[in-house]
Amino acid sequence: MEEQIKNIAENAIKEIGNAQNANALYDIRVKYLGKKGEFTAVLRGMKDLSSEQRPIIGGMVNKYKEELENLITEKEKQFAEKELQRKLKEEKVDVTLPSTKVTRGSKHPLNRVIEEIEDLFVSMGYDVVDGPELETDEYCFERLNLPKGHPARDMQDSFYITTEYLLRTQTSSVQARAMLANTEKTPIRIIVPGKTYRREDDATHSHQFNQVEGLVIDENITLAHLKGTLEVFMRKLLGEKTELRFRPSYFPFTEPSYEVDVSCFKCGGKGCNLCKQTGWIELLGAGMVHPNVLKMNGYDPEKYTGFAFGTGLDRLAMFKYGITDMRYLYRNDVRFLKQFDQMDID
Ligand code: FA5
Repeated sequence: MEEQIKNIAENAIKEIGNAQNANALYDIRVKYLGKKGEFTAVLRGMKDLSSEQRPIIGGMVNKYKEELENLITEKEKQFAEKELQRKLKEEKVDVTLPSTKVTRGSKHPLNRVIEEIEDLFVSMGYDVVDGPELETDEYCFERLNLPKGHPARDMQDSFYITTEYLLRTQTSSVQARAMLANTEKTPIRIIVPGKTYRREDDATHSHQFNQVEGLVIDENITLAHLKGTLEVFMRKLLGEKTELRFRPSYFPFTEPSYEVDVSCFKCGGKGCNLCKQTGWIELLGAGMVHPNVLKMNGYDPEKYTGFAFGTGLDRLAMFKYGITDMRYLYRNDVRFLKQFDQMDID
């Protein structure tokens, strides 16, 4: 039996010496030292040995096993080192090569306009407020003096979710929310930029668009404040030479109400294709807050007056940046978006 053990060990040592890679070593380990390996088979035969022989054979097997284990481990280390050197050589990083270009995203034109408007109004002491896009009929219409069945509702083709809930058609819904939330009934000065939704879709109308609402409530607020504010607003955004024109209009929540046009910034008011030869572009709805709306939302119309305005941010961005189709704003086309990277028109 000793002879058999010695032979096994000698064969194993020879095979280890000839092994060309880590896989071969793995096979050798299994073949000789594994559970079903040759040494295990020998040990199984020990039951037939005398009690004197058993420890001698057992000790011998263990000694060879240890020796083989050490030889295999040593050789594995050599292979690992060789592999590492090969990788270091082949996968060398040349730090002097020019780096791959990192492409940076750019700010969306709508966000540029929103941020510019927010900066301006915050500098004038306004708070920036938001409200839910999934709105109730109550806030979107009823508390704005548009009871159910009011014909002016037809002007805003809406996405109703239930009979009570709809996607808000106008940021004016936040007017009522802001007035009710102000339990002390102190003056209000807010702007509300946000998404709005209507069932419309063409080059100048999108089913989802953005508005910014303005609301000021205080004692002795007059139309002059509204005019002055909108002049500052439009001149900052579209250029110092911008003129405003107020045309009488109708909104149930303001009285009097106006459509506000700005002089065409492209032709300076002379008439061009952008302003359809009129010299003016309609950009805002505005007016003095209707006494009913003040009353309905807890403000005393005898004490307070206010003005409100609402404008489409998408249209503003189109005019500011010369974008011809509103839908470009929502297509996420990088070729379109990256044009605004370095751009800022004043
Ligand atoms: C309103 O939405 C009023 N809430 C504005 C207002 C506020 C009046 C406060 C008085 C006081 P109007 O429906 O006209 O008004 O919309 C305002 C602006 O939103 C429009 O001038 C236009 O720029 C923009 N707009 C309206 N519908 C769309 C649409 N489908 N796609 C893109 N922009 C739109």
